[in-house]
Amino acid sequence: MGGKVAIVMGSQSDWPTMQCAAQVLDELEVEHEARIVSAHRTPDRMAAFAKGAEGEGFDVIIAGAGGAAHLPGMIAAMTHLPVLGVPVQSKALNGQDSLLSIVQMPAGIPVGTLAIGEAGATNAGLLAAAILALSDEELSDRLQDWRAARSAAVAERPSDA
Ligand code: RP5
Repeated sequence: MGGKVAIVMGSQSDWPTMQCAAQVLDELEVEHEARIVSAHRTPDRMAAFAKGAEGEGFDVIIAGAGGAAHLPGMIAAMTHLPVLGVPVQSKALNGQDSLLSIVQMPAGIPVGTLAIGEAGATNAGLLAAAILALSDEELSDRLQDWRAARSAAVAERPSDA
């Protein structure tokens, strides 16, 4: 049992953001692998990854990029696997450019787009786990425990800092 998640990103500079997806997948004991595959700097590497992802045993792909962020859409065009897109916060436009580049896919090639930045990367990890949990009861239990622990950590009343 157990699926495998690919975490791909356009640049080394995306890793501090995309690491949040890896961290939550670690916590949920989901197998994952991170790679840099840039749509514009290493287009051949990106195409080889996207076309070979299913054969490599990946079940879900998380793709993060910033700026003119065509990486998630390009990958989605070349694989049948579910692709979750994370808009990385850019310097020039605070990630608004990344978000719009990823979210506005024309009908037919979906990219499940998350929030800008670290919250989006964390949620991409959780969503990937939830997809895998549909056919993995033990993972489903771990995911529910993970969420219950977050609920339990919320105090009923605010305290003075
Ligand atoms: C995109 O350009 C990457 O996804 C990254 O978010 C952005 C900037 O890349 P670097 O110039 O930091 O390598 O391709």
